Amino acid sequence: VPQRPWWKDGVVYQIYPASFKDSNGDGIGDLNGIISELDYIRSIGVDVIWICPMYDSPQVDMGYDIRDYEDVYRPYGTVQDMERLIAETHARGMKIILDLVVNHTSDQHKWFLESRSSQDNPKRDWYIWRPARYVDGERKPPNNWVSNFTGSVWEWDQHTQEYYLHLFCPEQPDLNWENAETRRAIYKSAMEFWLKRGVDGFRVDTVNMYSKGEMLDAPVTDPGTEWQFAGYQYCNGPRMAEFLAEMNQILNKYNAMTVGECPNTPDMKRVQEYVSAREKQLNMVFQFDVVDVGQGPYKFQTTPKNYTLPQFKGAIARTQALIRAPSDGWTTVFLENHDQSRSITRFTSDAPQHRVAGGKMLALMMAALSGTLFIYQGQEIGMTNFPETWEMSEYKDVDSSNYYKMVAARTKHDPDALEAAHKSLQHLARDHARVPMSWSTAPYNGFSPPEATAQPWMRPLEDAAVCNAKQQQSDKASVLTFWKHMLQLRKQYNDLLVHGQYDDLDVENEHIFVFSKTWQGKTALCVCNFTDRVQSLEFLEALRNEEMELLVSSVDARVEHELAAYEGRIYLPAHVEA
Ligand code: TEU
Ligand code: CA
Repeated sequence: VPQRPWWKDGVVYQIYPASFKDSNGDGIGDLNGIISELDYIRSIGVDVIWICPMYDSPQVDMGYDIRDYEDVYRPYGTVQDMERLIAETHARGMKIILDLVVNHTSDQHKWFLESRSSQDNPKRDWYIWRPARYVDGERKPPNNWVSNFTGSVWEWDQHTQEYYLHLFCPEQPDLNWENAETRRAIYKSAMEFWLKRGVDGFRVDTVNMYSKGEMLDAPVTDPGTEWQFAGYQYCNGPRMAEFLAEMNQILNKYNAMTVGECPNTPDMKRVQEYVSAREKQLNMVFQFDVVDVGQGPYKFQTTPKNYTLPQFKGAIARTQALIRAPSDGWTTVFLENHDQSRSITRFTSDAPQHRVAGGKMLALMMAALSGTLFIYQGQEIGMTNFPETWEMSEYKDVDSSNYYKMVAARTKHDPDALEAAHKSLQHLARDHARVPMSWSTAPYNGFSPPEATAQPWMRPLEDAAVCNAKQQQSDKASVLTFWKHMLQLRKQYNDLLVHGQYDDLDVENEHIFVFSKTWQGKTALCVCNFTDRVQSLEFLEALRNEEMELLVSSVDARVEHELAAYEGRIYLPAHVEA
């Protein structure tokens, strides 16, 4: 049997530097803070850490607007601190991957400053510049595309009298991947600089947006505005395979892995190509099927829990199908990241009597799904969304504030509309993942030292007394202890749980998720109760063959023929070899 690559069996822990741990009391997380908690991370059973952008940046979009790929945002630390973090991670037997953000830079990057300085600057073509079109004498952008953060994707540049493209904020101009010289500069500065320093791979931001194809007007899907959703046009353009092949020449020199972020890609055939081993485009991708369940293109206009369990299961089935024979591809398992609200709140219940059960059941479910497993900081202790009572001023994300401003402008500050906007942010805003990590019941929840000189940059949660890492480490009944147990089981039954074939055994069931995992003729069963009520397990008798034995339940006081509210279980065939 050929040896499996490390990134298939590894469990990845995602770190958001601003909110993980503040070592020097300025209210902002930092690299020394991360280094100080590497033993904690290792103790969870994690094999790989992923660091969200720690590069020099004006922080318009929390570091996804990079000013200098070869430097570190000073409040986080220095390049030397990064070298130490890489060494300390490796010394503990873990790998480290970074965020590669090269669809766009900051508007303060020296490349863009040159590009915008004149129409004949040698770097003019490094970004995407277009002349205006004039409609009845009125200046209009080249097309009607809406940016991911509301408004047009085109920004008028007064000085050089052209528009430039930005799929995200105006402060995040898109690089022109059509230009070979630009691509070479990207590889050298953003990739090789860090590969030479020993990083093991990249989470590749918005990777499917490099090739934009023809930039024609998008169809009108939102009559309330001039600017229209164009995600299916600017994602997965005609030159993607070529660009990725070129990138892989660099990555191969360092044996580096990739996990590419793939928004707006419902076409599973295309996803299959990205992750196919033969195609060598990306090792794996993050699809949005599961985390976007129930959402249209305008996520905040969705009401909470606007999906059925069969829809949720369907999304999981699509991602699991990526490894179904005869596929030579690979897949990922995740419910959270820095762009999502908390999974307990979204997919189970954050009511006090249910949150622990919900967190454990999701841990069990995730640990039983095939593919590389990603955990986001705080998920391992069951952190939830912040409360509805928090005012709009606590939301710091540009995505949230732009949405709220858009609603205000469109409805002329209609109080009901604004209340609805606040409510949808309470459910879905990216801010919920970005509050300081709850380490303990010390001041600032242990995120900053007690002698801190500034408040944490985002308000710490008020529930640290019932949810913090320190207490959970010594509590046998905690979400954290359960995650550790599940990750051990996942390693022990690696073939079945990480590589097995997934089958949903009761697609239409609105309350219970029951799926099997099969590897070389052996089949495990996973059952999860997604309701807050007891459910009979009788239906299982028909599915479960006599030889099955309970491997694990997510509740302590288990009842034989009943599933408790938010209980999950895994059954194994008797005599299975670990
Ligand atoms: O996100 C890209 C993306 O398409 C979405 O997840 C985006 O966050 C969403 O449309 C907003 O509602 C990546 C990063 O993960 C995100 O943090 C950055 O803001 C974005 O790229 C720009 O770099
Ligand atoms: Ca700090």
